[in-house]
Amino acid sequence: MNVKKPDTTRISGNVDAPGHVTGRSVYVDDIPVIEGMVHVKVFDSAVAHGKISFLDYSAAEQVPGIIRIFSAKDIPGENQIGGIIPDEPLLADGEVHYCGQPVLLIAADTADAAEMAIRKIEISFTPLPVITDPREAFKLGQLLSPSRVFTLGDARSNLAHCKYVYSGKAETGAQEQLYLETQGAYAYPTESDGIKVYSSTQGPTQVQRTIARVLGLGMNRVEVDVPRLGGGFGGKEDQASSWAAMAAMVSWILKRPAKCIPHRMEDMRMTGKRNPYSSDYTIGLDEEFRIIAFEATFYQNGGAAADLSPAILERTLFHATNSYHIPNVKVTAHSCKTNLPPNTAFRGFGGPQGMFVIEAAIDQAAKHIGVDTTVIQRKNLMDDGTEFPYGQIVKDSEAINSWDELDAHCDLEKVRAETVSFNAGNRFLKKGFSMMPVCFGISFTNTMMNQARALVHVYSDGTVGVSTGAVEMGQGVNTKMIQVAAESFGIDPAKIKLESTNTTRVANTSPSAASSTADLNGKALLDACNQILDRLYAFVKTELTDNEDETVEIKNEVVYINEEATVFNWTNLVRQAFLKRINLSAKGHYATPIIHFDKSIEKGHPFAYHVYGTALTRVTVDCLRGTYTIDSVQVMHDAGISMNGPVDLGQCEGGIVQGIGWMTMEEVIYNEEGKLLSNALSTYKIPDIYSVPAKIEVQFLKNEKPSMAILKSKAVGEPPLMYGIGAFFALRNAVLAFNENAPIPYSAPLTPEKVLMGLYG
Ligand code: LUZ
Ligand code: MOS
Repeated sequence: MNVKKPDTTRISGNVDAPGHVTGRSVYVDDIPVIEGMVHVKVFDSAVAHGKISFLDYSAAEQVPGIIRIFSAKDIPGENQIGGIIPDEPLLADGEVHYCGQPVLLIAADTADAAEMAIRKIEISFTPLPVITDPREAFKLGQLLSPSRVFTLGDARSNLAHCKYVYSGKAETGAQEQLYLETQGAYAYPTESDGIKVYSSTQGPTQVQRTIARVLGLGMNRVEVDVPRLGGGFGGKEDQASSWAAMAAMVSWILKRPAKCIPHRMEDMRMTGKRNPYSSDYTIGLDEEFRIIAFEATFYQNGGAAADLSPAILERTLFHATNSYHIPNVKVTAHSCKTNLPPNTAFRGFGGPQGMFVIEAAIDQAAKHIGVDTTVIQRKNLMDDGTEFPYGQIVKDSEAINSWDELDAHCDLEKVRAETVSFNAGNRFLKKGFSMMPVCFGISFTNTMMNQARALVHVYSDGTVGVSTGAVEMGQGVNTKMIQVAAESFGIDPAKIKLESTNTTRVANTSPSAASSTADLNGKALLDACNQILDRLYAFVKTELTDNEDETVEIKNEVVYINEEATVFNWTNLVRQAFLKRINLSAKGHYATPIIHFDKSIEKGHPFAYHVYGTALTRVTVDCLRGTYTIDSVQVMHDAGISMNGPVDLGQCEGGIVQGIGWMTMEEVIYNEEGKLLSNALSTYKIPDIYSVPAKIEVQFLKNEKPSMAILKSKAVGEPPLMYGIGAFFALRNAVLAFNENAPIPYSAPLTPEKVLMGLYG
């Protein structure tokens, strides 16, 4: 029989690519709308902190095309959208806490009419003090959540005995998620007091829960459907909920379909970004450059409401020692409340902010001692059996391996020599390089969230429909889910359709986040497939053999007993089983085993496993202009056994470039009044094709160790972003080669302006 060989390598690349390049992929604004749809626009606060002393929208209501204007008083349920902590209203009620905070909803026949009406709204405020700096907020006692401290050993007393002790300050800026598809949702009322909502969200259940709360409904009345996202990057983990709730509220009250999609500048102005951090550190080393002790205090700029900041804060502490083994650690983190839009998840989720600080501390120590930073880094990479500050024991560490493999491939000594000789021979061009190791924990730090479900239907013609809680946002999770089902059933991936993510098919989902989506949903999917296979195998046995012990298997769509082909192929097996009334559907479930964490002592085993890797970044600075190029980023990355090389490579390349953008050019600027100045693509610059590294070379480590990853293919979403941190240190080194006293604080982003000031400072 001539059957195509189904094997996971048969899908190489992303099954969604043809849809993307032909424009057939469906985003929220592509969904066919129902007659009578209402456009919803948001009237947001122009001041960062104040009491609303006057508000009159009667003139706005007279604008032709305006259907109705809604305020906090019109909310049928609770005016509350806070996810972790209930501290955030959907619409401002009497007070505003940041520029861009939604105050009113304008429902209109057209978006143009709504925008016209917005100009006629009269509002004034009694101003209140505006705080944008986290340290200032901390001094005033403005915290969003309780502060956290992780300790291992005794940092304080060991610092006293260290040969080398250095203290300093490190800062990282915000970062705009800048998903290609802005936030947005489309909602319409359904019968039985229900509402259906299409949302561009990473967290369909979070959207469902928020809408239920705002409308005063049971979650069972709210159906959230997510076909796909044009990017999320964390920005739609929690902050998709408000847009969906606004569309849903208008739709619910007017009993009409309603769509709420901000344009780019509204999205940039009203949504939160990566949390900026300002941190203090002290590092102590012995005479052999072993890091004996590390202390740090992180001041997180949380913005005006908690959003995900408490969880982000926690991940900062989990990654405060990056890939290093440090026996004495005390790290403290404060989530500070400021008058900025509530900051939120962004790829890495506080991890990058933590890692930057330890890298700065090591770099400072090296520069003062007079050794190469790489010497201290390499010396302190962690090995199996050592302990993370949060109690988990290091297992299957690839920290040293990835470093040494990269060194073997790139020859660090040669890179150093080339850099020195280039710099000696060039007056106005200087080169720099850096090594950046990464160790990233895989699992939601909140153990409860590490669960997933999947629903599989095998149709009577042998085709398969798969629903999971995973949201496709460009990361390729649909492709990976198809691979899992195809491999499990032993059938052609073309027989499998991945359905939209829908809360009525798969309930109580965790957001697609924490790099864990493919692992959690893939394992739930495996469970569902296995249940169906068990039934099919039992059926094959009753039909073809009397021997219970024989093994049934499906390979390449052929059914085997004890490795001998039978009369059944997949399609006729399914048909026969259906005729015999065998259940061809299953619901799978997965909850990550082993993991746990006890917040009362800040110890446990929170991560299923860690992803490791090391990056070498080389740059050239033009010392007349302050401009620079990233010449190359070479990475040795631990993907386990990648189940889809091109998809994982794409995640690595995208993450590296996004990380470099954060470190070098993306500058989110608010003025003292808390108004966003970098509020459009003309003033906020992300890497483009001209500014990406001339060369990106990602190699996957050979790592076939068993792991808790799906099909041993380790999580890849967030870890590569942190390779980009290397660009900061490489650039800094190049500037120091021009001016060894260059005043370049450990403050990212290191923009061309800052480089220029450093060169001649
Ligand atoms: N979201 C979350 C995340 O709720 N918990 C996490 O630990 C996490 N980590 C990374 C990205 N998103
Ligand atoms: Mo994320 S920062 O995994 O949504």
